Amino acid sequence: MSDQSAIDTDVWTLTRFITETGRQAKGATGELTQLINAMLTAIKAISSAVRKAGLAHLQGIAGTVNVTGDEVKKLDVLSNDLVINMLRASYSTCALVSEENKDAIIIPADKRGKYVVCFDPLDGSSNIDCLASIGTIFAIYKRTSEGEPTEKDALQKGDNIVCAGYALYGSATLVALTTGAGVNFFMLDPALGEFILTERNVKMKKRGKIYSLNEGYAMYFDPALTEYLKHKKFPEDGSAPYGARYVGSMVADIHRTIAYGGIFMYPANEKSPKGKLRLLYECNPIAYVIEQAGGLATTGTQRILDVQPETIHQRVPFIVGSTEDVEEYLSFVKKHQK
Ligand code: AMP
Ligand code: P6P
Repeated sequence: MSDQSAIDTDVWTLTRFITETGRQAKGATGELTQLINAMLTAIKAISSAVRKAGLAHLQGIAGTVNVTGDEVKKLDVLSNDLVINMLRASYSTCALVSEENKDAIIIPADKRGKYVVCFDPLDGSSNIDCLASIGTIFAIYKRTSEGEPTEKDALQKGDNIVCAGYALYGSATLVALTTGAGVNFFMLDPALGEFILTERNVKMKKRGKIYSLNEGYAMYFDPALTEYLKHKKFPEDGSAPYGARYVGSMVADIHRTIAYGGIFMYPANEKSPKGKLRLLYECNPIAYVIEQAGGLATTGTQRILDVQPETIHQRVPFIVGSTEDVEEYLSFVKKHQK
């Protein structure tokens, strides 16, 4: 049965949306629009690769060869190459920081633009082989230095972000995007090969009913976290306990937290004193999206977007979600600081 759903002859694609917001930006040259479109091209290609990973033998170990003798690139290596190549070819970037590259990638002078991009090309890649949802995360900054770009150009507070977003490769492929005027959701229509606007100016609930963290590390949790979790499971006021959800792919856990409300936590613990998640390309972009959607993002002692980065792969404790849920957690931190 062919798809009889009506064709929207005035469809709001993501391309049209950022062209519109670019036209409204005073004095804009179009460079940021070009950059966002390049990132979207990479995301569409990653989505296509993720969807056929099993068939195209994109899972498993890099360096093997497939049935036609071509060298097989692991999905996260392929995703990283796609983002780097598309951004470099956009003539809008000068330095890139990727979860997959030890050092910053400095763009050749003849292809340079004014933006710095920090990204995790395929977050949650440990979930690829069990077909759980995975994602791409990115944050875009304007360089502030002159002359030859260096990795220092990426060491900017998250408050300096000009554009941030994530792609979720789940039951559908979704992009959440913000350029500082709220968060919009776009769904990929594979028939069109375009992202279609599905939700404008997304706002989170003030409080949810779900907490999300890896309780396998409970023996390493600090007393404040342990008491907070006990309060969520055995509320003293007779209210219903919270539900627990944890995918183990941050983009999936974050998107659910934005969509349903609640709290996501990757806190510091005895084993990982700074937590696990990276500030530049996981925590800052997600914190920026969460705040634009009306939520909070903290290390437990500091607003994420206020943290001054020192190194490009540094980790920070990460607690984000509905304002009342995050504030309630912080009240336990405060109580245990006394
Ligand atoms: P540009 O000259 O295109 O690099 O844009 C200069 C500034 O205008 C950017 O850093 C943004 O703050 C804003 N801007 C440009 N394009 C867009 C867009 N498509 N959506 C929202 N803001 C934009
Ligand atoms: P753990 C995936 O590897 C990731 O970087 C995030 O996407 C996810 O939230 C976290 O690590 C899961 O880590 O220690 O719970 O397996």
